[in-house]
Amino acid sequence: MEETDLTLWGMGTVRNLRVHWMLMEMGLDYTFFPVHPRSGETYTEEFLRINPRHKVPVLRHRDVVVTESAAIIEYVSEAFEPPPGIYVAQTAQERAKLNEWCFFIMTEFDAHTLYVIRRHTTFSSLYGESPTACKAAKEYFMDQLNAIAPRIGDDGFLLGGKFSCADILLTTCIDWAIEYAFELPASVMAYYEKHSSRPAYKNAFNKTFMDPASIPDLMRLPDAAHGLCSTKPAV
Ligand SMILES: N[C@@H](CCC(=O)N[C@@H](CS)C(=O)NCC(=O)O)C(=O)O
Repeated sequence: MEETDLTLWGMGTVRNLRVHWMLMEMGLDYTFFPVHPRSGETYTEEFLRINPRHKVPVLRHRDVVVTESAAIIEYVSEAFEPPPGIYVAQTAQERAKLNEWCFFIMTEFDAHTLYVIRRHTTFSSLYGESPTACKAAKEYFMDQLNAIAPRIGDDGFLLGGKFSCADILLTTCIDWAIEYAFELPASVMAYYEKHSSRPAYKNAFNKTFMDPASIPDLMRLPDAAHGLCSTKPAV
């Protein structure tokens, strides 16, 4: 593994999975602090110094701190030498097409539909129940998914015949839709199975969703290098 100065905070959700997955695809070593959302860890004074919006994932590379799962994985793919199978945009035109996919997936799937359902089902004690909003979100998700299904390349990649950030975002949104028992088109399931069978996905999945209780010594330790504190890094 390449020697890096990378630290990742976050586990327990598909947004965190994205970052573990990209780091593993890139073959990068990183320190991992197992901060679980809604565990109270994101509201500590120490964590709020890293991300005042109390969200994970957060990645630090040397002195750069990046939040937002899509921004983080794009940063990682550009900041390090990618292995041959990883797609990185080289021109403004290529970046426009990559961003088109990434912004589309993050807004229409992650934020406007899947998270709306999360708010009004899993977190209904906080945001209230809203069957109408959930039904509309699901219908809109399926409408948009059916619209893009024919645009998945014959080779099973969204861009350039290679694996990209956009594939990580779409696969993890499909993970989320499967959790909600959506019935997805066969072509989308074939795409999902192709990417979720990648070794890096499986390793990242195991790390992201491991039982926090199984992580030894979940204690707070100072991060002397940067004057920040967090949970003890996991193995
Ligand atoms: N758009 C952000 C969303 C980040 C986010 O909402 N993270 C959730 C977990 S998936 C979180 O940290 N919640 C803890 C909290 O709200 O305190 C991303 O994609 O990274």
